This record gives sequence, C-alpha cells and structure tokens, in this order.
Amino acid sequence: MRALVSVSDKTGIVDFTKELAALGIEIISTGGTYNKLKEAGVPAIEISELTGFPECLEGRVKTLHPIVHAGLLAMKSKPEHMNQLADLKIQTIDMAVVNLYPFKATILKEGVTREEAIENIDIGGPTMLRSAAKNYQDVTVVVDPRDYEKVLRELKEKKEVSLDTKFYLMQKVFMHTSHYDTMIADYLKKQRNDYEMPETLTMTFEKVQDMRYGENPHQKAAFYREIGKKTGSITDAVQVNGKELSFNNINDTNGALELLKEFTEPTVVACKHGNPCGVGSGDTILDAWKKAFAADKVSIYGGIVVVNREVTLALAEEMKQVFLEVVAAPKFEKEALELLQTKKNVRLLELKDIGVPQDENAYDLKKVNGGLIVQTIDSKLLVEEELKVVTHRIPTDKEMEDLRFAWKVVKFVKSNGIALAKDKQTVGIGPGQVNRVWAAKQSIEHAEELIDPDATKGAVLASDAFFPFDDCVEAAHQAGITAIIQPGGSIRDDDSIKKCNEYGIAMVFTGMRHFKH
Ligand code: 93A
Repeated sequence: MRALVSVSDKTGIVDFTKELAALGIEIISTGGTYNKLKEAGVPAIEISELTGFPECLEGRVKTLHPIVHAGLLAMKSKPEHMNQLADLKIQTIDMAVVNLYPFKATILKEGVTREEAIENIDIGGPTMLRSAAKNYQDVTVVVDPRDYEKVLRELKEKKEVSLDTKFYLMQKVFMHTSHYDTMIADYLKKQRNDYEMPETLTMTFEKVQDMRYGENPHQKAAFYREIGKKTGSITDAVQVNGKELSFNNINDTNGALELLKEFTEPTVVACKHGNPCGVGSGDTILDAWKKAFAADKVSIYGGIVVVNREVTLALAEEMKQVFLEVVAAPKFEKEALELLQTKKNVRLLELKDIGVPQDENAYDLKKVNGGLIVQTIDSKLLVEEELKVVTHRIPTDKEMEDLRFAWKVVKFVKSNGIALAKDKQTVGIGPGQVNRVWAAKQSIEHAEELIDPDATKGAVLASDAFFPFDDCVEAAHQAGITAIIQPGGSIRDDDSIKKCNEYGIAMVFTGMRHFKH
C-alpha cells in the first residue's frame, strides 16, 4: 500500500505516518512535509522521486503530475485501468493525506495583501483530494487530522479501511473543498467591492458551537460564524460568566446590539423577544440604566441588556437586583464583574468593539420554505436634508432631541411599530401589531400602565412607517403627546397634518421607512 502525504496543517502527522509506516505502508511526501517526516525519522520518499519531475515554480507545481493523478484515479475493479497503469509503469496510490494551504488564516491576518492571499490558494492539494475522493472505493482520503485515529484503528483491526468510512471521508472532502473554494470566491468578491446580488449565493460559515436546542426545546440548533473580518458582532463576544448562550439569547442579543450601535452617548438597551422594552441615554451609563429600567420594570425580567460603556460597580449593583438572561458590555470593572459573577446564571459578554456598526453592504438573509430572500442590511437612519417639518408648529429643540432618539429606537421595533420617548428615555413601545393604531394605542397603554398615567404627557411619538389614517394622531393627542416623527408618504398625509395643526402637535417627515419583521 502507498500513501501520499502532503499537509500544511502538520498536526499529528508524524505520529500518524509513523504508525502507517509500521503497518508497512509506503509514504510519499512533498517538500515541507517530507522534511518534517525525515527529521522525525519516518521513512518516506520525495514526490519528485516518484514523478521524476522536480517541484518547481516555488512549489506551485509539486504534485500536479499524471503519475500522481493516474495513481489516484485508477479503478482496481477495471482490468483496463490496471493494464494501462502497468503499461505506463505507474503504481496505484491507496491513500491520500492532504490538507490545504491556510487560505482562511491568511485572509484573517492583519494587513494581508491580495497577492499573499492569492498565493495561498491551493491548486495541487484540492486536485489530489478530488481525484482521491472520486475514486473513494480504492483510495482512503483524509483531509481532517481528527480522522487519523479512526483510519488507524480500522487499519489495525481489519487491515483495511471500510467502504463506509471511505465514503464518509470522501463526502467530507467535497464539503471541505467546496467550503475552501467558497471562501476564496467570497474574499475575491469583497476585493472587487462587488455588492450586487450574485447569480448564485455562496457564503461560508463555520460552527461556533452546537446548542442544546433551538427556539424551542424540540428543535435542533447550532451557531455558525461567517468567515471574514468582523468586529462588534455577537460572534466576537467573549463570555465571562453564565451558562452557554441559547439560540434565543444569541438572536435577542444580536438585535439589542444593532439598536445600541445607533448611539454614541452612554446608552442602555433592554430587549425581550427581539423587541426593545426599555432604552435610555444619559450623561453616565448609570443614568442611562435608570432610564431604561424605569421605562419598563416588568418586561426587563429575563431580558437582555446591552450597554455601550464599561459596567461600573454602581451599575452592577443595580443590575444585580434584576433577573437578566444576558448582559453585554464593552468591559466590566473588576469589582462589577466579581459582583455579577455571584449570579451563576447571568450570561456576561464582553464585546470590545460594541459600537462598531456592520458593513453597510452586508447581506441580511431570511429563510423562506424552499429558498432565501436576501437584501442589504438597513444601515441608514435618515437623510438630514430630507427631514421636513410638515406642521405649522416646529418642534422645540428638546422635542427634536427626543424625536431623534425615538426614531433610532423605532427602527428596531418589529412592524408595525411605535415608540414613545421623553427625556431620552422610551416611555412606551408598541411592537408587531397588524395595524398601526393598535401599535400606537399599545405604546400609550404601556406608558400609562407601566410608568404612570401621565407618562405620555409631553412625550414624542415615532412610527416606523407612515400613518395610513389620522387615527394615530388622534390617539397621540388624547395621550398628551406633543411631537411626531414618521416617514410620511401616505395618500392621506394631509389628514394627519391637518389634525396635528388642529391640536398644535409638531410633526416631522423623514422620507425613510424602517419596516422590520
Ligand atoms: O502549490 S500547489 O497548488 N501545487 C501543487 O502541486 C501542490 N501539491 C501539494 N500546492 C500543492 N500542494 C499543497 O502543498 C498541499 O495541499 C499541502 O497543503 C501543501 C504541503 O506542502 P509541503 O509538504 O511542502 O509543506
């Protein structure tokens, strides 16, 4: 038996090949691998000895030779194949142990050049892997060092690798090479700044962890990370306390983080089931927490809290009073961390670049049964030049500040969504209603029930999409709301404007809608 061994990741290769050699398997190897084996005293011959052709072009051509590929592709079950090999004086190769140039590690390196990345595109390796995998009945192909042990065990116990294992290994090869090529394609697409919707969509993800279950306990689940440079995303977070993150934790924390990224001043966002329940901005992170907490002391229970400043001891003392599922922050003060760590269950996440927004060209993917709908992320908030006061009364500076605050929040409220705010604090949120006036009424009810009956007085209202009728203005007026921000664009805008003028409400159009589902 002969094995061709050519690996970039040399983990475990010496031990593996030593055992192969002890089983009487002849080892053929390429430059770097050969040297490594030789140093360790593993008997091997160099590939050039087999091919009679030197490795050339700085290693670009090492194994790309018919002696190698005929040796890998010949089917032992076909006499004509074996006769041809005999005529050509070529011997079969029965095992290929190959892993590829480290393309991923290269592109993740700081300051890597395009040339360096391209130089790390492996040609000969995938070619060998594909030849060997196609001929899996006769060739054992090992791309993953974690499979060395399994192969050895079978060789020792049964003197051969079972067909079942060979099929498993070949399937793994095609998963591996397709993933490898997709990584290259993705990298190059980004290099061209090509953000069109491609004819075929390929993206590469790698597993971060299996999860105990999905959205519900009867659903299987795992968490995958997109390959490529990312900062400020949930995949970047370092967990410093608590149980493993669940499917819902990850989804909700991700949503909360996206909202938090809209703010530069100290801000706290509390979320439940993908919707914000309390948001506050203040001079300090403790002020911001007090507002976010006061906004809804009920729903925050079992919620997700994300903050954009270091968690101080004073803040940790407040947080400790509440049952929270997740707290994410750029950092925790030592004493704050120690205090929160006394609560075993709260998942604490440190995310250094918490405020760094996503690349505006990133795809937002939604799975539908049988397909996928793809769009670029909703990276815009509003266009300043398009902000337009449409009422007689112009919002005061304070109202304008709250309108901007509420607009940021409502962008992340599920549609139909309404957010009420006062003094840079949400006072009511109405998410996910099938008509807009219900969302408005719900946000008002939230404020009156969860804060106090006068909480809406002097508050402002933001709506993620236009008012189809003037009923939202009516509801707002009755609650004492004094200013409104919404995209505008309804055929009945005039009705809403008229009503605002009648009640002295100031209204601003953004010209931009923020549906979120
Ligand atoms: O440069 S290549 O694309 N051309 C080849 O002919 C070739 N043959 C093997 N890369 C090639 N390889 C790769 O070299 C293998 O896939 C493996 O990753 C690496 C091992 O090189 P070395 O043994 O010199 O460390």
